Amino acid sequence: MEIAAKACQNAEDLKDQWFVSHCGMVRGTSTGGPAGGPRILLMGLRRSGKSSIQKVVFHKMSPNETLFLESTNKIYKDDISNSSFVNFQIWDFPGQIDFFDPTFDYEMIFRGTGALIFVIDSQDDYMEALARLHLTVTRAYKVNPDINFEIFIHKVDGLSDDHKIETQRDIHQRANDDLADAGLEKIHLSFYLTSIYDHSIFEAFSKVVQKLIPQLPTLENLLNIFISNSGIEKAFLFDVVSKIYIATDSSPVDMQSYELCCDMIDVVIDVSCIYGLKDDGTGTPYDKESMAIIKLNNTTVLYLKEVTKFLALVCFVREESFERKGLIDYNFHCFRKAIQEVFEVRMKVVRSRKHQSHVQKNKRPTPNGTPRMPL
Ligand SMILES: Nc1nc2c(ncn2[C@@H]2O[C@H](COP(=O)(O)OP(=O)(O)OP(=O)(O)O)[C@@H](O)[C@H]2O)c(=O)[nH]1
Ligand SMILES: [Mg+2]
Repeated sequence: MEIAAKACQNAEDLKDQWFVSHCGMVRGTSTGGPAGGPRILLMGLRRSGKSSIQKVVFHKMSPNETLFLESTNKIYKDDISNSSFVNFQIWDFPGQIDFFDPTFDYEMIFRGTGALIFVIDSQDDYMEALARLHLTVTRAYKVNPDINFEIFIHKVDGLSDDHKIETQRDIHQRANDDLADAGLEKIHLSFYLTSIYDHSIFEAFSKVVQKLIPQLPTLENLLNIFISNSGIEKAFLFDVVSKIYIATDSSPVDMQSYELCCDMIDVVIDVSCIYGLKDDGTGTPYDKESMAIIKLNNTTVLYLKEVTKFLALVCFVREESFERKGLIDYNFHCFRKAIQEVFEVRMKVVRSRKHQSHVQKNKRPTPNGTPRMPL
């Protein structure tokens, strides 16, 4: 019993190490902007749940532990560079930011931003949050009209199903009315019902991140071709560490399928950590050989396969279609090759952007007018 507990503890430690080595790497130093991936801002009133969201989704904190999080008192920047596609920065803001504070350079902040997530505590009176949302969105839009505005109606675990729908309708209506009154009805707000106590926060974050992936249509197209030629019902391309799905085929997503995929990834990583590593604890729980098949009792098969170091494909297949596993595997092989090609093009673009921004930085004249580099 004790030995088993110890093995599990070791496995937990190894899993943590693996997550840490693949999760946020640079803290508080990076400047954001296009070369470091798009920037996602987490804003909202104090105690609305911003830091909890960031910790649960990207740092594997268990939801109960968030009860002990301290209030954030300065902007916390986190580089999420754990996969080729999921590559961005999250800036977690203190609750009470003051747009009139001269040291708060909001123009610079909004200029380099891809998405602004505004978190509203649905268990609290949200009138003040709506006023703050309006102020934030209008300021941000003036500086950068290309920002995606994503509104998380958060902590919905405390609401009944009817209450959830009613709250969403009310917040949606009021926020859009405020914009219309200001003559800004062209600003589009997207709404999500979220909680850190279930998968809804991962699903919402997946959708926010997907909008920032320029290759999304290509990935969706590849998934569509793959499933239609392989007799597969549904397929998700997952970032294994964060469990964000970065693309799926064009059939609708239901929450239950998404949850099953997340659970499957957990099982694969947990079992690999316990039984898949070498005796001295070296090795990685997720590699080229990683794959899993789970047969459900409703004649559906869940099939997981490694795509790249950080990505996994999880498919729902009917039992009778799974009999042609050879065909599925061959098509998967072609799919993986195509994904790798997309990835290579993306890496080239990122490298050339970095190079360009480096050259531009060095070309900038020094204060006395002398260029740093021969032009
Ligand atoms: N019930 C419930 N509680 C949540 C949820 N998310 C966060 N909380 C709780 O909300 C409280 C505040 O969370 P924080 O993440 O510190 O909030 P914050 O927005 O970062 O707060 P500031 O840093 O002060 O701006 C904590 O006690 C969390 O446990 C959720 O989805 N449901
Ligand atoms: Mg915080």
